[in-house]
Amino acid sequence: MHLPHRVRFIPLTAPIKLISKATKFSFYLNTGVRSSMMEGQQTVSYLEPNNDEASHTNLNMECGDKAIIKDSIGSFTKSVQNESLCQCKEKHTTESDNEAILETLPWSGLHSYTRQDDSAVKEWVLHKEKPSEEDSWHLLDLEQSLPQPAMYSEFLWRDWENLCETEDISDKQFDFSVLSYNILSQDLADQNPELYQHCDPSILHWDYRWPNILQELQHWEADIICLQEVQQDHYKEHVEPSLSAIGYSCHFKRRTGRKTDGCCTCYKTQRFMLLSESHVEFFRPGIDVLNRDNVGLVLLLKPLLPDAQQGRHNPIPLCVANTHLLYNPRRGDIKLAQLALLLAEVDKISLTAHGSHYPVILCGDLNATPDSPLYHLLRYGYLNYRGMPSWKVSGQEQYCTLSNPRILPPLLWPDYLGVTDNCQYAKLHKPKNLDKPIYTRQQLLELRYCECALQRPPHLVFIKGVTDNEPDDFAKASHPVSPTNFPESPSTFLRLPFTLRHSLHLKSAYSHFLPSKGCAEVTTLPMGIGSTVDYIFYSVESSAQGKSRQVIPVHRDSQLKLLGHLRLLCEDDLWVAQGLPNPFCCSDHLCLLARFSMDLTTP
Ligand code: KL2
Repeated sequence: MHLPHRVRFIPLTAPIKLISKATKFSFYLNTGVRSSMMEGQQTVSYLEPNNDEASHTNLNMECGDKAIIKDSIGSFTKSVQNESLCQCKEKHTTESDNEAILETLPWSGLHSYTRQDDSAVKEWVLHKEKPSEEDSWHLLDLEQSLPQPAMYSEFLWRDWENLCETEDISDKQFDFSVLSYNILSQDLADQNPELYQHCDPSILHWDYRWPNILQELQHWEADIICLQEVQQDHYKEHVEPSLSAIGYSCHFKRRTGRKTDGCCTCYKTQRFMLLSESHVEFFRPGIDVLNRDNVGLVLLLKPLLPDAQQGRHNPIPLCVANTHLLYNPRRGDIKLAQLALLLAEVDKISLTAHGSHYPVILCGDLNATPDSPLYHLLRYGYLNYRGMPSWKVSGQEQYCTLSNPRILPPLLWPDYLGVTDNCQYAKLHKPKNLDKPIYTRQQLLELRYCECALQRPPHLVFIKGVTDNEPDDFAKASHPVSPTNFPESPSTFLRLPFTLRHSLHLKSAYSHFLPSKGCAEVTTLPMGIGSTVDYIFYSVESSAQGKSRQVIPVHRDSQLKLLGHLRLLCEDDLWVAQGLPNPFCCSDHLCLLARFSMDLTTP
């Protein structure tokens, strides 16, 4: 299955709701196309009657009245020149005072807004019947008078990028796609209205956003969908019913406390079977650094092979983790502790009987940028945070007011949490013979005669009778033991201060840079500042390379090969669209989508 190369999203032709007593209403200049191919183009405009008389629910505008027609590029005044606009009122006013439904299918409006060189649109235009004379009430003759604004939806087009030369999937591969998407919980949007002042309220409604988000999910047909900020009631009423109807099994973990949203992971039941499901609550009573309500959800999925492959391969399970880490840019200490807990769970779930790991996908909204120490820990498996202020951890310092910065303590959480500095459960990785002494008495005695013990330190002050001793004959005669003969010290639950590590070898499916545009990728645009905080990480093979001290970990695709991803956008693209959400992208984040193949020959 191949994804189309060029894709764009358009909102559904949804009925428009009047927000209040008609101070404002919205209508769509659109093609009305709602095909699964999503061809065609549409523009959303806002139309505001600018005189009081005109401002009532039934849009009772008179000929000659002026209306301000706003679109995302700017606003311009348009006289209502004919009855067509007014006629909408009769046909489409509902009983309810504050809700009028208006559906327009402006043939001529389409012309003025579509790109004539777009083949998909041309085709649609050619095949679409012109509305009949009787239907002329829904013709808005805007063609002549409107300027021709650039279609910002074009800037939102997202290309599919192949990242692997060999296109054909051999029968030794199992290929699958993963989508990660923070869909903006309605409660959070309502609680932080200042973040969405740039949006027309009508596009912020869940009723508007969900059909579009669902359309997007349906379009991409990802085998695994990881959603964040899924509101529990919306999960029950919309997300789970809609996605299970199209072949997904859905799993939800709500944030703790009073938070109404959580993470939701769905997989296609035709492609995977659930082996285990773990809910990770980052809230741990009594531990200050774990006093927030964020959660993670970790599934272990068994790939289901098509008939042709069955019997020949026994695929290994895939571990899929989904999370939404704390937002607070000042509390990097909390973010690191939350991540460590998630990594410990992933380590546990993906651990094989031989002590290695099954392939891992870790995705979600980490509320940390690619140049942040938190990202460094995930990507390179190591972080030294000595002297680091807490606000620095997530790379979001532009949102911090920095008074009295908190410096990260040597150990972020207490030992009794049972998580090591290697982000693993101590219990799972406990040395088997912890109760036994590590070295025998004989081995310790022999240390007296090891080579370094017999050497006089060069700067040792010579004091007669005190430091003038020579090794005695017995020592000289014995065979000095080399320290390498000692059994390796098994790891104990000793934590190195200021240090975090993990052994999952993760790499991001995105490079966080768009070479074609020469700018950074962004996944969200809070307060107008573009940044990447959403990720799809996947496990890679690690081999240390380098001379003696300077060991540089080199990561290669192995069990999982990244085949491609849906290209992200840059800040400028989103600026043109007046930020996020906009009528085309119905969350304040963009979705990430990557395609992998899993090697079925790995034992
Ligand atoms: O950054 V986010 O949005 O991943 O898109 O994650 C959090 C923020 C989400 C869950 O807590 O709610 C948003 N200022 C800006 N955004 C906030 C704030 C805030 N004070 N509080 C929560 N969020």
